[in-house]
Parts: sequence; structure tokens; C-alpha cells
Amino acid sequence: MLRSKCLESIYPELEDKLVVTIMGATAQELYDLGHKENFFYLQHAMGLASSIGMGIAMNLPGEKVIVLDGDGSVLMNLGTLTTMARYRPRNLVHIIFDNGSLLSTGGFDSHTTSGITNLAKMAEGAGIPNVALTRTPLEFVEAAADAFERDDLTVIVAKVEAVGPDHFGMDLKLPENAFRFERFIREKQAKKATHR
Ligand SMILES: Cc1ncc(C[n+]2csc(CCOP(=O)(O)OP(=O)(O)O)c2C)c(N)n1
Repeated sequence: MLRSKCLESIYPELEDKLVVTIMGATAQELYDLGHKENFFYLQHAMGLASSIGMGIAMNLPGEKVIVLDGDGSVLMNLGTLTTMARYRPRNLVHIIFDNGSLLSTGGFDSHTTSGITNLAKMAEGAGIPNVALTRTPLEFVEAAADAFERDDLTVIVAKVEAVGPDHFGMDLKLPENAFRFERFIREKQAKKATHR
């Protein structure tokens, strides 16, 4: 299963949600599908996309927040699973693309490569109420649809090939993306408030 294809399959569903990605390949693949103002690519801060996503989800319970993460990044911030489980933001979906690799920095094996470390079981053990392990595009798209519909915290582990984009580069630097993302959220909240 290819992460780029998984992203393509959920891309239309991301329109009305707030999306936070990790740096590198995942960010590039989403950006290449077409940037939207509701996308925030957390460059550099490896491991923290889920923490940022959780903060947004807890502060904006009326928004659905999707985090697009990597196995290496999650392994760098494992406490995130326990924190998410404890506070259980019901509007948060955490998708972990497990390619068994630190692909964006040259493709070094991560701890999941050997098959010894199982992130889905770790998420379950942390107390995440809904966990799906997906290995095929159909399983992935079904798990994502269920998670987007469900009014509860969900972690999806998608086993994908260690393949990334053939180029890197965005015409959108981190500060500009951050300012615009924050403005997008503020304006969306203001619109919602006037329609109440
Ligand atoms: C604290 C920290 N250490 C190392 C890096 C360098 N780095 C950037 S992306 C990356 C690999 C990320 O791996 P993963 O989350 O599995 O995503 P993938 O690149 O495989 O898509 C590394 C090591 C970083 N940005 N921050």
C-alpha cells in the first residue's frame, strides 16, 4: 500500500476538517495533491504533530482534526498515545503511516521494520478507544470513513511501503503556513459564531 494513494483516497474528505501533518514525505505528498488553507505541515518538530493536533482538537471541539503522522515520529513521542487516551478528544483522528522507515532523512529502518514493535497494539495498550490496523487500500479507506464519521478518538495505523515523493519543496514556508492556518481557523470560528 502506498501512502500517496491513501492520501489521495481521503483527500476529498479533508475539505471540512483541520489537518496537521508531520514534516517531510507525508507533508510533501499532501501538498502535491493541492494545498488547502486548512492544512498545517508541522516542519522540523518530529513527533509533535499529534500533540499539536490534540491541542487544537481539545480547544475546538466543534472541529474534526486529522493528524497525519509517521512511525518514526510517533516512536519519538510515545507519550502522545497515553495523553490522547487520557484526555480523549472525541474529534481527533490520528493516522499513522507506518512505513518502517525514517524515510524523509534517507530511509533508515525504524523500530517497526522488524515486526517486533506493533504500533496498533501500543495504541490499544495506551487506552485509545478505537484502533484500526490497515494493510490494504480498501481497509484504509473504510477505517478512515468510519473514523471521520465516529464521534470518538481514533488511531489508524496504515502499513505502507517505504516510498516517498521524488522531489521535495513547497512554495509555503512554515511561518507563513502557520499564520495562514491560524487565520483560517479564526475566520471559520467567527463565521460559525455569526450563524449561530
Ligand atoms: C528531533 C528531530 N530529530 C530528527 C529529525 C530529522 N528527521 C526529519 S524527518 C525524519 C524521519 C521521520 O520519520 P517518520 O515519522 O517515520 O516519517 P517518514 O519520513 O518515514 O515519512 C527525521 C529523522 C527532526 N526533524 N527532528
